[in-house]
Amino acid sequence: MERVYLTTPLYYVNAEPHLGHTYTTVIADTLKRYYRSEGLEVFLLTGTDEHGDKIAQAARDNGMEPKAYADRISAIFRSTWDQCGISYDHFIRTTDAYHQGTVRQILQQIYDAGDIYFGEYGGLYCFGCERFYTEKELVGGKCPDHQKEPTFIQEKNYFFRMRKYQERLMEHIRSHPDFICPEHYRTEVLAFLREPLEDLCISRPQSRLQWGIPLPFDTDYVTYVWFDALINYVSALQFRGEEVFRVFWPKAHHLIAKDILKPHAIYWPTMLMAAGLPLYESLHVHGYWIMELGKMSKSLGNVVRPLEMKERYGMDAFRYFLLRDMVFGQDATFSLEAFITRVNADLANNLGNLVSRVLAMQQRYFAGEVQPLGADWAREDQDLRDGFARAGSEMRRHMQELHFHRALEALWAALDHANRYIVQTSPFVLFKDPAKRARVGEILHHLLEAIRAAAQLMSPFLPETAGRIRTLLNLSEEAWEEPPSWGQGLTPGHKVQPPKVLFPRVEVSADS
Ligand code: ME8
Repeated sequence: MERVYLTTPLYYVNAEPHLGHTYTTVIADTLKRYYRSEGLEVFLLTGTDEHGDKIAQAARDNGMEPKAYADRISAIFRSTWDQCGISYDHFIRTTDAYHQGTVRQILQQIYDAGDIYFGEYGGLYCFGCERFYTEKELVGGKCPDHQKEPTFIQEKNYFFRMRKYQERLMEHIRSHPDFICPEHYRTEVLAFLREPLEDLCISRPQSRLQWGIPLPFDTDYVTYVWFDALINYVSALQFRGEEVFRVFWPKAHHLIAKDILKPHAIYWPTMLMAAGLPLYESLHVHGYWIMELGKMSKSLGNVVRPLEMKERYGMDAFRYFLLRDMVFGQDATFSLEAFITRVNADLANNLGNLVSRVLAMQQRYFAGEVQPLGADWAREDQDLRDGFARAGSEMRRHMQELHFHRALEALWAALDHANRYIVQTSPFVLFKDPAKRARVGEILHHLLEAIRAAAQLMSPFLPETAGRIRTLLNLSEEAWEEPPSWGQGLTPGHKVQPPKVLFPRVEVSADS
């Protein structure tokens, strides 16, 4: 069986889940559901990154011990993803004992092999990023992420011979076009690698920081947070058993945003090389959500909280916007105005109206009973069916590129078509003529098939809505597993339910 291993970043516990975290986690969940519907076995990992200066500082700010503080925020992440219906298979914390064990074991192995050495280094250090910067990387003398001038620090530390693996890494990236995607991030990494790499400082002296994993070969030092956190992708699978690791690891697909490209595209593969492990298959890099503080968005504040969005508008509406309004790999803006416009147009009007109109007519004209399809289909019936078949194959094509927005666009084009089919065939006019009632039954049968097909195609993206449509169509879960061919999904005599509102229109008010 084909397999795929999907990972989200391990989120820092110095902040609670927000829009950005939710995006990566939602696309991971969507991909998992999508690949499963394509017959693949999928393992999805998420979790929290809990060591290092940043977390120790956040704990201090909250008057708590680092572990107690990390316990609290990590639990918030986990429960948020549970409430959002994220289908993760494992939730890892970098404070988990098994993870710390794997980090120590890999450090010792690399140390024994001679790829970790002790040395002195003086450099410009950004406490926010927890790393040294070279002059060239600074913008106007400041860290580009934190807009702060770094501090000069000189100290003895342990270094990983990253430079030793530079050539091999470049060669791997060149010969594996899908190793980093989309393409512009691959180009960016290759450009960066044109300059000689510096070895990576992988320790912090205990005198400066205690909140980390002690180095197995020198307990006066703790492990640099990135050297610790990246290893989670391996330790989580190993924890689930050697066999799980063996089959899933070579199929690893990491999902991240552009902010953490360098650690994932450079540190991580060279660490894997030094540890003698195969490299991951693909790194998928998306852009940044930028908050646009329109009038209405002010009520949300600066931070979009997933549970608040779920409560106000429903999780599927939020998922739909995230998947539909970002082009994977590019930045996108978030505003409540854009969100509401999108939800009203695509979900309340296009999808919602289609489902409620069809179910209402089915109820009114045939007491909910599905009518037979004739042997000869009209041109427009075939077109409707073909439209959904085309949407299915286009979606498959777009999903290869992680073009979620295009996949949804293709499906919504088919839904548009179904709405036009109602106008074109006018069942509400035909029904007035008793001689045409059999045709009305056929038209509604075709429309019910369209709704069934749409729900099946949308289920990785909008799982809750797909489930609600399945219930409205009175179809069992088993009947749902395999997409039936058009005309086979619903049998004459089968009863469907009266309509229910899937997505209420969001009224625009100042406190929306
Ligand atoms: O970097 N737009 O954790 P983190 C899109 N612990 N995605 C965003 C985003 C935004 N505005 N803001 C955050 C870390 N993200 C490390 C990772 S992995 C071994 C260690 C998402 O809490 C996006 O996935 O800062 C980004 O890469 C991640 O959150 C950073 O999360």
